[in-house]
Amino acid sequence: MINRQQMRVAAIHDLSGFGRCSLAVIMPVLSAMGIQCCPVPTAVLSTHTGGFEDIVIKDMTDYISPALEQYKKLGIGFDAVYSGFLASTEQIDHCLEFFSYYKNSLKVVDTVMGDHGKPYRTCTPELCRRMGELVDVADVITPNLTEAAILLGEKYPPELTAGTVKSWLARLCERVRVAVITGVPLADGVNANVGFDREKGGFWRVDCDYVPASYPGTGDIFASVLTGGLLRGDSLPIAMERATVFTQTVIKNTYSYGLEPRNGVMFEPYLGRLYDDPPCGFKRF
Ligand code: PXL
Repeated sequence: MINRQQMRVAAIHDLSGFGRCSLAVIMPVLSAMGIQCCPVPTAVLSTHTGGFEDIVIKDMTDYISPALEQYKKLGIGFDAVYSGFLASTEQIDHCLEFFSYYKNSLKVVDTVMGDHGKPYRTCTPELCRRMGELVDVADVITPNLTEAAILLGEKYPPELTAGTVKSWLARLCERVRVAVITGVPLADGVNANVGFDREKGGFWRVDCDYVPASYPGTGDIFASVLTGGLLRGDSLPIAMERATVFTQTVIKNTYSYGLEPRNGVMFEPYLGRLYDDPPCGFKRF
């Protein structure tokens, strides 16, 4: 019954019905990479929280621990446990239970807290503070610039020099093996995703083309492709490049059609590309 032919990921994220974010993008992305995704919903929402009114939200805080208990009884293993948007501070404890039970799995924490210099309306100061407890047990974290600033207690910066980025990555990697910060405006005028692997060494940057629009769910897509790549044996720079190329392609596709940003990104036609050979446009810096 418990098939181990394929990689399997427990994805502890919310399910937003409209707007293409969280599990609505994480599941198809991991599936397209040949990885089984087992959703553990933290909340069910009618839409994401980026610009809608009258959102229907069902908090799933009571669901996560009993689901874990059943998986333990069934002996279901996971190659990775991957957490994201959390609906309550208690869910930090439930994620910690998952991470501690599956201690040999790759532990990926997408530190979903905010964007554009501000916390999301659902992310309380207590939740922001306790997100650090997940970082402390994670192998890989994928904050955007806003979240990296929150984690490090820094002000949200308009841009960063290469030296400052390296020191932010090194400080995050005192707590985790791999940190990738997305959407970093570097002082040379280029936006980049930057990463550091404490065990293998090396600071990596993958540059992004500028697109004058911002869409929800792109951080979830990036972190999912990165996780899938690392599980399939990519090095960090290859996984970062794979995730950046895919995310950027679907952003450009969406922008070209002038889609209203609350729709999220039109990623479906590109899922087949996730089976492609690894790209190699990364740089050491
Ligand atoms: O993509 C992050 C995210 C996840 N879940 C919900 C959100 C957002 C971003 O807006 O609203 C419900």
